[in-house]
Amino acid sequence: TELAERPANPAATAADRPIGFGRIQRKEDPRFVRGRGRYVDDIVLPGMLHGAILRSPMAHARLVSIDTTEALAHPKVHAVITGRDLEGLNLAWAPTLSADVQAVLATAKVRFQGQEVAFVVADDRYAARDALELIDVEYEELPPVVDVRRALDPGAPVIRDDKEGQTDNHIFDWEAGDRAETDAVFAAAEVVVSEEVVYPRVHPAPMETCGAVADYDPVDGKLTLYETTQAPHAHRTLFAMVAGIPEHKIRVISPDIGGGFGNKVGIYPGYILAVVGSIVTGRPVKWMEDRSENLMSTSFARDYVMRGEVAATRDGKILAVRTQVLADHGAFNATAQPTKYPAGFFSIFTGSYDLQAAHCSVTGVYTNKAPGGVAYACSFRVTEAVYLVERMVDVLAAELEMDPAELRLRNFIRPEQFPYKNKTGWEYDSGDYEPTMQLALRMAGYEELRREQAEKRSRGELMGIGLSFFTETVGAGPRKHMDIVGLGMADGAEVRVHPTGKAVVRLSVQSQGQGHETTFAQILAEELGIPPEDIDVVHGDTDQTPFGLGTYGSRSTPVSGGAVALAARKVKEKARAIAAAMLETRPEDLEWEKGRWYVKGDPGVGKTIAEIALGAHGTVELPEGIDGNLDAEVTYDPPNLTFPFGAYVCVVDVDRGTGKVHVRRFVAVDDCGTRINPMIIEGQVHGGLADGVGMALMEFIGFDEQGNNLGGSFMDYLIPTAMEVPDWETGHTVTPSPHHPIGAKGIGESATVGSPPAVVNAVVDALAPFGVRHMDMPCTPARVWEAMQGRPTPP
Ligand code: MCN
Ligand code: CUN
Repeated sequence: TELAERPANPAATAADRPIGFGRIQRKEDPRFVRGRGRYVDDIVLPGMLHGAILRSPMAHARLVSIDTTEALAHPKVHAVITGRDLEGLNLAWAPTLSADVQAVLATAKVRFQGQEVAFVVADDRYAARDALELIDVEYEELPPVVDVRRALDPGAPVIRDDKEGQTDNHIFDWEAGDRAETDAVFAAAEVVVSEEVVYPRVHPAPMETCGAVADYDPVDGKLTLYETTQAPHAHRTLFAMVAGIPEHKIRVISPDIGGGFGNKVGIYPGYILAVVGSIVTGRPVKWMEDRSENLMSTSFARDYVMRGEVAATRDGKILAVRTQVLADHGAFNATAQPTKYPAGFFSIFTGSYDLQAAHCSVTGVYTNKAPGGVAYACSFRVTEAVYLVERMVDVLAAELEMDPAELRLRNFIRPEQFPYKNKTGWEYDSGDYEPTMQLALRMAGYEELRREQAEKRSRGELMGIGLSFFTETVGAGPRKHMDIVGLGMADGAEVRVHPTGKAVVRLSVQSQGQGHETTFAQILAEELGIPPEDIDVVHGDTDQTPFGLGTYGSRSTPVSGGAVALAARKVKEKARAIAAAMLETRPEDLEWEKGRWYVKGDPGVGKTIAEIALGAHGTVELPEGIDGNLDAEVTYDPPNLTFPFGAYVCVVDVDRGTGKVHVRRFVAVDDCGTRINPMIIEGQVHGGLADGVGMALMEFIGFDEQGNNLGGSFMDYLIPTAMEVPDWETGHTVTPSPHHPIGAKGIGESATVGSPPAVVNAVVDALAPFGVRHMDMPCTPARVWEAMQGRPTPP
């Protein structure tokens, strides 16, 4: 159900119209629905071999010895590679995206269950897996660090004894905001609430797991690497820096990708091992992980233990928020985020509220768990920030005995305050929160729901209504502030209009299911008037696309989308000069209408883009300084990030006997500025809402005391199906970004960011009759039942 309503904000109404032909069907879908997508595992090269990884069964152990004799004797095995072999090549360790190093294959120690220990290359996948069992590894078990709260205890086992000077499990301390100012506001406040809020470890679990096909040609020294990556150009540059293969001799191809969700940003040992395998054997090598390998070793998400505090007046004015966070980064600090932001964009935990002060401090620690941390549609940890503040606002509402909708409305940043500078240094580009909130409340029938709830409560039934209002910061980022390992976060687009007026756009970003082949064609269509079906979008091949940092943090539209619009405008200006030459007039005498330049005051005389393209490539005498094509290239460095927002309402019923939560309704109103393709936006929102329900109710990567991963298969790591989610009710408002060339903000992660607090707030609201004020995710039946008995959520 889509309920579109024009917002009260008059500035927005003119732009409240999808661009570039709007709700068109996805250009990529014909190949997907016919089973003709081409994924990494579909790549088959002549003479290709298959790799498999032996993984540690232990969370923390000394590697005493590895005997590969028997595996090497297997008739189908071509190579067995260990950490010792890689040490000889200076490849046993690889730099991470966070200035740490990660073992490609373990050498002296293993540091998490599932860590890479050896790599076998064989004729086929089955032989490679069989041979893993022939490798004899002797481990000497060490005590593991599993509980992040104990990781910094004196005497805790030191996980990273490979690092010089590292005598404990501490990685970093980072803070934002003004501590003294915040403390002063808290000290004088009438009301202070505080709560420990845990965002547990979860996993993006994309449908396609990670994998690579490496093809190193020893004759011309060229490496072709098919990879499940969200960032082909960044990977190529890093491969060149680390492996010493010159950059122009590396081609990274990221074909169709079956979901990324941040899982495919980092460089995993498996990718590097496929390359080493190909160099060693002289043949192409394919490595594809299985589901358990994906869940146990690749980038997890969240794992933040947050102490949240809010200071307010008795009548509900929120004055300040403050938080201390313990961030579990696993055994290697391999999070992917801009260099200056070790906790990502968590400092936007001030939310959508006008505050007097705010302060956060984040301490990152090592534990014996898989590395990662920035993934799963997190907008660089805005997920954690939004969950914290939206949970805490509900805690405050309970303390003040105030309606949580009323409390939010009273504290919103007001429209005239934008651009709004918050207390931790962000400048929110635009926003108009109240109409969005009111629309969500209207769609939900909020007052009626509260009446129904009161009635049910009087009968002893448990119904809960949960709200959340979020503001994200997406579109990293201005390159003077943001880089990843020294690469500035700008992105490129190249537009070529062929002689017959059809066009191609080449992007530096890489779709994993977001529909870029459709929406980026629509941006060009809007700017040049060429229909989207006449525009091809090329992405995911470093030999064919301009440099850029890739798709994550919902940055494709904010950054590459800007590049496409600006490249199109360059083409348009060039077309004007050529049209003027063709019409024997001056460029300033021409006027533009979609797809055509015509003579001012004489609309019948003009040239279409197709005619101009033929002119440009033909024999028309071109004006001075104009070369014979209709092409343009732009690398777009955004002046600021974009700040999409939204209001969500969730209604749950909780079974008193079993603790089972049923999500009955979910209303989501999003504002992502100018909307390109409403259908694709809805798809993004639906997916993110399902993610949120999953995390709130069932998804969880837990560990036992020995550090065994308890979420290593879909039997244990539960993701929601159509059975667990309601029929989504979506709506929207439109508040364009003032600095983005087409006014668009990102949408790809909004719903994953905004929905978990709405679901948990609903569950806690349902449990209010039991005096419950907070419970931690996932709200499984057992945990909800415990909460009803007055017992806290187990760690
Ligand atoms: N869009 C639009 N109008 C806007 C904003 C966006 O029509 N105002 C369209 C875009 O043009 C694009 C899609 O919506 O087709 C998402 O755009 P954007 O918000 O720019 O996000 P990205 O394209 O950069 O995608 C990344 C984002 C992230 S970081 C994760 S994680 C996530 C997500 O996208 N992973 C996904 N959505 C996913 N959807 C699918 N199917 N698969 C994933 O792996
Ligand atoms: Cu944080 S997951 Mo997305 O940015 O690729």
